[in-house]
Amino acid sequence: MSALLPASLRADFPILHQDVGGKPLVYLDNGATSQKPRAVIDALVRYYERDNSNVHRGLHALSMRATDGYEAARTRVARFIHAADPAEIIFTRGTTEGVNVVARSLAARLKPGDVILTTEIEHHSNLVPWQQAAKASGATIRYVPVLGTDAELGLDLDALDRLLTPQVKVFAFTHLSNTLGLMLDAAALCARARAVGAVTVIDAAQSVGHEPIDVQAIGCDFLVFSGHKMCGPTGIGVLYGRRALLDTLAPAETGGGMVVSVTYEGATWKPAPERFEAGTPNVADAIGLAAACDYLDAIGRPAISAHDHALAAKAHAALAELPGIRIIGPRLGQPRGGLVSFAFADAHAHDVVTFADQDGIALRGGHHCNQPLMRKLGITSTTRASFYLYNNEEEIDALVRSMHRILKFFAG
Ligand code: C6P
Repeated sequence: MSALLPASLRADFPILHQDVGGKPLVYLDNGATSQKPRAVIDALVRYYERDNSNVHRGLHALSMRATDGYEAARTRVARFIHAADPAEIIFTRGTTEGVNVVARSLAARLKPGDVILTTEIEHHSNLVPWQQAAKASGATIRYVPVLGTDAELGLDLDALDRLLTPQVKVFAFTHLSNTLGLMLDAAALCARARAVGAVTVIDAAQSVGHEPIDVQAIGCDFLVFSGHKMCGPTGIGVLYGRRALLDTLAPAETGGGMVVSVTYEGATWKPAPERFEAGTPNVADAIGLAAACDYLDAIGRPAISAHDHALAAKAHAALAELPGIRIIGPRLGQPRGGLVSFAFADAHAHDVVTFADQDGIALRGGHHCNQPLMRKLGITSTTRASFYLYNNEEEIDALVRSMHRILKFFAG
């Protein structure tokens, strides 16, 4: 498999070198969170040991160093997604907070008759905040339907044409489905939305650490992601927003750090990014996230994507041979990410994950925060194996052996 990355990368991840229940850890739950390389862990330790201080407030050496580190992280993240200006990078706690910030801010501009368009494959984090925005503003929420079954699943792009009317003010969609592995053509969708004047919001939680992302080439207005799924720390994420739009939005939260002037009667807001970062920010984890950007860019996301896809292809082909299995998500060769989601006729996903755990294998089983999609597909759950740059072919073999063992058990 020539597309695979060098096995030596695995040495960068201290957590992977351990046994679980007497078996070597096989970590295939990267869609939930990724592991962290030594470079990111060291960046966090270095910050806390040398530079820790509050930012933007103090005039002493540590505060200036912390501020410089925090703002350098913003510039680094801008480069990671090719944003035109570091001021377009707002640090959040993660994807969920990013969607909430933009949904609450946009809701203030929506009115009855307006439409928020999203899709039937969204994670709850890119669905519930839009339902709330619709409730708060009187706007209507509509969904681009998912079409087909199992390997033929896709978005109904003809329906999208009918749904994308001038009443659509926001079109929010996932770049890469965490349950199906289905990858959407973000640039094409943004172009269609732009033609009716809709603001576009992309949930890049599953894609940004795995695929090259260029927000200017995609042409989106907003894009959100989490640090922890791309080798960065938990508790830090990014809301990218086009500068011209950001400065017209009301802040979702108010308080210290985001104001120009405050009187007993009211306050005025700073421009972005400070306008959207009330209170003391997560300085250490922003610096950790910048270290993750360095780490991933040194390998290169095209190479990471090729590696993920090679492993997913091997897993997909081997799992498809098992009796009574349904692989839920696009066929190989279709636009897809490096994960495989599947369901057994005779075993619940929670049992599958529990069995796999006995073999040292970390999988995810459940509805993956996609309850409406599961209902639509007529299933309650899937088992998901999701791959990243440190996984290898032996781990796919271990996964397939474990699934054989489970099938034997449930066959009685
Ligand atoms: N998915 C999984 O699939 P947070 O929790 O804010 O970092 O990310 C939320 C989120 C939003 N969108 C997509 C497409 C996602 O996959 C996720 C997180 C995880 O295992 C946890 S449900």
